Amino acid sequence: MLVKALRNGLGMLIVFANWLTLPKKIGRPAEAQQKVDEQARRLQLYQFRACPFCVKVRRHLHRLNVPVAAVEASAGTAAREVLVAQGGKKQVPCLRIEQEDGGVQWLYESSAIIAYLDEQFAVPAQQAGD
Ligand SMILES: N[C@@H](CCC(=O)N[C@@H](CS)C(=O)NCC(=O)O)C(=O)O
Repeated sequence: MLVKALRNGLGMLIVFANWLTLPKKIGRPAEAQQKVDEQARRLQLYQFRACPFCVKVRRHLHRLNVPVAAVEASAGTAAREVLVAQGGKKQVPCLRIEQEDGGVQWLYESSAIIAYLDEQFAVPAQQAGD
């Protein structure tokens, strides 16, 4: 019980520290941002709110200015069952990617998710505005 309370407390601290130190969003011309917003509708981040690996991915999404829906997949949720049944593991973060042909990919591991997001959405430094 004490371990659980400590873990929850630490999780909340991480969420708070993240909120205090959110990175600056990159800027894009309106048309480019509209395309990104459209592309982001095919993505969902299965996560726990206070998981440090999930916070790392959410910070990256914030910085890249990609509005991906977060799905809370903590124990006892229907989302957790979907994650295990379709993704294969209960681990978060996991990015659900709906492909253009209708297929679905479940991408685990925060570093792999961040690499995917950079590949899809990163803007070269000299093009990124405010
Ligand atoms: N190497 C993984 C670690 C992810 C991880 O350990 N996630 C924890 C939550 S912080 C998890 O899903 N544990 C399974 C569980 O709690 O059921 C990553 O970088 O994404």
